[in-house]
Amino acid sequence: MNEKQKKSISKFLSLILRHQPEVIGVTLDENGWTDVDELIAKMNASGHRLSFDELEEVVDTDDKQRYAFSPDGNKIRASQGHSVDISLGLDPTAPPEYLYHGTVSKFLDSIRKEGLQRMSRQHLHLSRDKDTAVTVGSRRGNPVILNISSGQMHRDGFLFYISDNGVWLTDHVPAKYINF
Ligand code: HQG
Repeated sequence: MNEKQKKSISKFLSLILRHQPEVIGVTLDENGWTDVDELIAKMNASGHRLSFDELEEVVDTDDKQRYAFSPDGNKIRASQGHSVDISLGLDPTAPPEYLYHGTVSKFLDSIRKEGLQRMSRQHLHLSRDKDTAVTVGSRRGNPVILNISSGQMHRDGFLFYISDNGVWLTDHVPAKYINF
């Protein structure tokens, strides 16, 4: 497969495993897993041709390691980014003193008022490094990087999680913890 084909499959997997599994008639369990054989069969039945080896290649080479197989290899899920209501089953983890969020200037008035919200996803996404935040913000235009006092939030009782692919997750960042 070339990079374009892999990206196209990865985007479709993101739709199915994070947002709309019903598009091809699969279901996600309460932790977001779905059966690998059934996923492949239903993707093929809906015209999205994919072999097991190709799925494995997409999962293994994904630039953000977005997808993971279960330890026995029978199931697959997205490691984060869901809009459907599932629990990743992650343990709360102490964050570094500061984390970053990449956004764009048109959202800043709203963010100053109500803090950072998770919007349509299950969690708000934060990163340990600024470069990742720049990449995330750049999806929408000129990136604006917000520095978050995550250590202070943690000491104040807010919960943080780290996904299997290294994305920091929390529910909400009140404006007072954002260093604009
Ligand atoms: C903004 C991609 C107004 C927030 C990326 C963001 C990431 C507010 C947008 C992952 C707000 C939500 C997630 C408020 C937050 N008022 N706007 N109060 N609070 N926002 O896509 O973080 O490639 O749900 O700044 O790389 O951009 O898909 O979140 O601009 O890791 O794997 O509302 O998605 O990963 O947008 O991106 P999103 P995000 P993948």
